[in-house]
Amino acid sequence: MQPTAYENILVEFPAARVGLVRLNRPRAYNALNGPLMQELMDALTALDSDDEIGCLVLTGSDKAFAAGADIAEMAEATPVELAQMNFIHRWERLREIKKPVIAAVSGYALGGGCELALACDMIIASETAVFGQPEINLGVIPGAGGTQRLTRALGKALAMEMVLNDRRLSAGEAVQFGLVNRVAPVESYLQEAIDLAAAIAARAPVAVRAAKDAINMAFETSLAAGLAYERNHFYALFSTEDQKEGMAAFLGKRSPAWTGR
Ligand code: DAK
Repeated sequence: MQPTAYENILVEFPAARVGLVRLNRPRAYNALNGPLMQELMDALTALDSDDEIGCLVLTGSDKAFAAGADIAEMAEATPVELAQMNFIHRWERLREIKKPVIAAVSGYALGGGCELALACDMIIASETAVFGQPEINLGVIPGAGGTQRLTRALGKALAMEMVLNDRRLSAGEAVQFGLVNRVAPVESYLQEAIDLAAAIAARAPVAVRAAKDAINMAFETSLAAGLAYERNHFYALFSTEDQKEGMAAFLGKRSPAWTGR
């Protein structure tokens, strides 16, 4: 895929089959205004439909992943104006991305920034990462999944404290409570995320997408329905060339060569 010119993000290809999107509004701590969100979702969608990409990484700067939605943009908005700005639909588009998305988070991940990281599939954090939902200080509550995803990830007690009283989590707490996969020094957290993405991107692509979809279904449904969903994906994968190749390679004691078909 050719790099596209964006104003608020950067798209890079740091490893084989890995697409990296950097939020790039440094003067506003990567506050997520409408144009940035539009570009972000366009870029993620383009990478998602590119067969040469197997896994995505989303990052900000070392100082700030993102300090939330753009308060200046929202401050005077009416509910109708928020709807007209396509505000909600832009955020919903992240749920449609089928390839794994790894957030590489350093510095502030506040409000919508925290929610954006939570909406990704995995999080690699730097030692300086701070996760918080400070919307209560603005007279509102999280609106992009914070009350739901934090509660599922951390349990009710801590989610309540974070959302009702702006309790922030350090990187160490975030890994202790299972919010992030691991913590790395500022110098290497992004490379760790890229390495993880490259490892996943080298695996059987159809199975990787099916695995993401099945795990996400665990948050949407009962156990019985989720187990049935998983089983259907399992059976369906036997229609892929990669299943035949993977099992033949194992039995032939060689490495598989995935085609993504
Ligand atoms: N919006 C706009 N500008 C921001 C910003 C933000 N969220 N965060 C920082 N900035 C700007 C500051 O205004 C300042 O700009 P200048 O004055 O230099 O022009 C610049 O970034 C540097 O900020 P500070 O001077 O404040 O720097 P400090 O180091 O002192 O503090 C900080 C850094 C990140 C702790 C602080 O800036 C801060 O507390 N920022 C606000 C954090 C916050 O409250 N975030 C939550 C916002 S509400 C939804 C989708 C999303 C959302 C809701 C609904 N739907 C789909 C329905 C999300 C809502 C939110 O995120």
